[in-house]
Amino acid sequence: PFRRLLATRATVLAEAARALAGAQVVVATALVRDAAVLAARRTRPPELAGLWELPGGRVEAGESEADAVVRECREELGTDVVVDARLGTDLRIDAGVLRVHAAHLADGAPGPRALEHSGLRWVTAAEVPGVDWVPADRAVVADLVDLLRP
Ligand code: 9L3
Ligand code: MG
Repeated sequence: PFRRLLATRATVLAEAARALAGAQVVVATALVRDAAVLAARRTRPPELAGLWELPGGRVEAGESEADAVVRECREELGTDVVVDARLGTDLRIDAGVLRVHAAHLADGAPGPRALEHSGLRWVTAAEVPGVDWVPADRAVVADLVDLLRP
């Protein structure tokens, strides 16, 4: 418990330090519907092509992380999402840090379409561990399973 508290505080401090240092933040969306999360198959770069990710991309200047999630889901999936809680902690990636946000489809929003990916699939808690995720997203598998379990 005390070690856990220290670890939690260390994580919060590390995240604040990275924010001050201006590290590029990339957001990823854990879009949940009917106890399944949306996985999207990347087409680029070559080393990530064919692997599955939680859709998202870089936060732009002046944009909140939630704004970026909404914009990326419009661009990549052609639909409107509502952002819920953050999932997991900062994940280090080549581009900077990756932060996952849970989200759900807005009322009346159309189902997602693969506008920039080569495929989409809804993945249940039981299926999450077996998906061929991009390396960064593999780190949130346990959190995804928890999120999807009732
Ligand atoms: N990235 C990794 N996992 C993810 C996402 C959305 C992004 N779930 C990495 C891949 C790229 C960088 O972040 O190196 C920027 O993402 P994008 O703009 O190519 O989607
Ligand atoms: Mg993207």
